[in-house]
Amino acid sequence: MSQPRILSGIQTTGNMHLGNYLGAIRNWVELQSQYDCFLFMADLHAITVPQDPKTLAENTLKLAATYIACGIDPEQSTIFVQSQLPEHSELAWLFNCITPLNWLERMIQFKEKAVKQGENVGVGLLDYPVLMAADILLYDADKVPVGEDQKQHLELTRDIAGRVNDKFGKKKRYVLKVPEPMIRKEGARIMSLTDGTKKMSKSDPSELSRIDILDPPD
Ligand code: ATP
Ligand code: LTN
Repeated sequence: MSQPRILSGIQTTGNMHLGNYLGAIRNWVELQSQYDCFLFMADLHAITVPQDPKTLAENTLKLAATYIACGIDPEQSTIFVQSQLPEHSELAWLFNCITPLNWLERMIQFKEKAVKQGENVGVGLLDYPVLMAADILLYDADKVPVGEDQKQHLELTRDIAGRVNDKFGKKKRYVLKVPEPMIRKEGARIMSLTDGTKKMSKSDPSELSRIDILDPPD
């Protein structure tokens, strides 16, 4: 019998921290034997904020190595780089054409990250959740294990799937599988060490705000 499917990813925006481990990877490792897992390096999401190309390529490889070091077994799970599969961007475009703009303008992460970019905020930052919906719906994922900060994006993914099914599905024959979020209570939101009101984040300019999992023991 085939196993239910899980899909998840981490952006290649820097070194993995304790929040990424407790909110995401630790759960993937546990779920690996019960699910058909598709786990990827989200490099197209990383470029929604400015990136140096050389560092981005290094971060992508480093993140893949970190997945494996944390216990993701490439024999058991499928690990891949998002940008190597053009279907992610292609499906995102189709979804762009049916997603109301005001669904995206409501996204908390967009509002927070847009403030940091000032005048230079790119369209990609607004469109980020549509690409995420394409990542998930392309694989017919049953469940998506993520941290608390991604809950709103997963609700949007479900709304996009529902809209496609209403518009293009036939009675009782859906086009897209509507996925369930999988957010553990413990470790779903690890806070920054320098500002207890914000979550720990790879792209926080202060290294003191986080514990990277590649930090030496001292
Ligand atoms: P960036 O700072 O570049 O936005 P990030 O550190 O927020 O990156 P993501 O790549 O956006 O990390 O997230 C990867 C996974 O880790 C997601 O499942 C996300 O929900 C989870 N995650 C991120 N930060 C935390 C946190 N502080 N606590 C728990 N889970 C987290
Ligand atoms: N936006 C996610 C990374 C990500 C993702 C996905 C997670 C991109 N596509 C699909 C789960 C499923 C984040 O964690 N910031």
